[in-house]
Amino acid sequence: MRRWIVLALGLALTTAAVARNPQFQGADPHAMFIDGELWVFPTGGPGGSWAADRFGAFSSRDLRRWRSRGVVLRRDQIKWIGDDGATEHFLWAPGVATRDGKWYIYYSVGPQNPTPSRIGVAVSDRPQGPYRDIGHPLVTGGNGYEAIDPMVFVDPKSQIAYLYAGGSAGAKLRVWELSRDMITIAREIPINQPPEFTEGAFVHERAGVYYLSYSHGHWNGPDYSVHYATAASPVGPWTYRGAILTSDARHQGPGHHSFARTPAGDWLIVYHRWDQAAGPAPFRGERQIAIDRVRYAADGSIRPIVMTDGDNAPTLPLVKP
Ligand code: FUB
Repeated sequence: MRRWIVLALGLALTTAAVARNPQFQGADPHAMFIDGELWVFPTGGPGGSWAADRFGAFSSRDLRRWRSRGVVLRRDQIKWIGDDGATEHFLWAPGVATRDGKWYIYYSVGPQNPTPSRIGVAVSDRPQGPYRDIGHPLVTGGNGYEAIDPMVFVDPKSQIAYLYAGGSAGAKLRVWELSRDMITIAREIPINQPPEFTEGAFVHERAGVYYLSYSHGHWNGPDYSVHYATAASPVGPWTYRGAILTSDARHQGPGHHSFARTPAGDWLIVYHRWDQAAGPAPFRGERQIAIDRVRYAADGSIRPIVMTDGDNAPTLPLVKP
């Protein structure tokens, strides 16, 4: 029955009136272009039926019409999830990576208290799954470190894969080198903590510069925002460059984002925000996924992102400049 509901919602998403910013309900979107199409792997999803017990994927060629790719992983497929003895578990903040024809989805597993949060990883032959969990946690939090918000970046220069993770109350970023198999930790890399870091790390490389961007503030408050730092390597040392995405008069608490390079070589930022947040923080209700243009200055710095609504949202192919 549930499968039919998900399929029906997927169809509704495919045939619904074209989307504009905000694109659809969801949070923590990990986005990437696959064969010319923008894929988004979020926490939750459109229609209110995407609970914390599974992940879905959604794709679009034009950033208007979205296609549901169905459920990619369910909580009941993660056999180790109950090993912490907690009575309830939930999944959030996935990060996806690919190497050698395989696809990997990394994810946060809660609760964070009283047991430590954990990061899992599952493997597939296709981006839409089905993904198979590897059978044990990849990282377990503890001692003040919250193992959440995983993101994997494969350095195009060295082909080394790095796992970045951590956040919330611990507000600590940790970085590991993964083995070639993408499912084994090779070693942890000591780093300097980036200023204003709270969670939701993302790394991209452009013209030889490595950009580490991340959320700052409270996830359900107006101070939630995206900041960034740059370095000459994927692991720093980073130079803090400031905030690029902050609340404005119409949108509150933008954060947990990803950068995606279009087939034409331009960059988009895919993030969540609270549209029409009701009352003072902490905000309640649902976060919405939005997409906007990223513009770089000649010196490589990122210009402040302008959050758009409705038809002002970017479409593909992007209109220059
Ligand atoms: O979606 C749950 C949490 O909210 C994530 O872990 C954070 O990055 C924040 O977006």
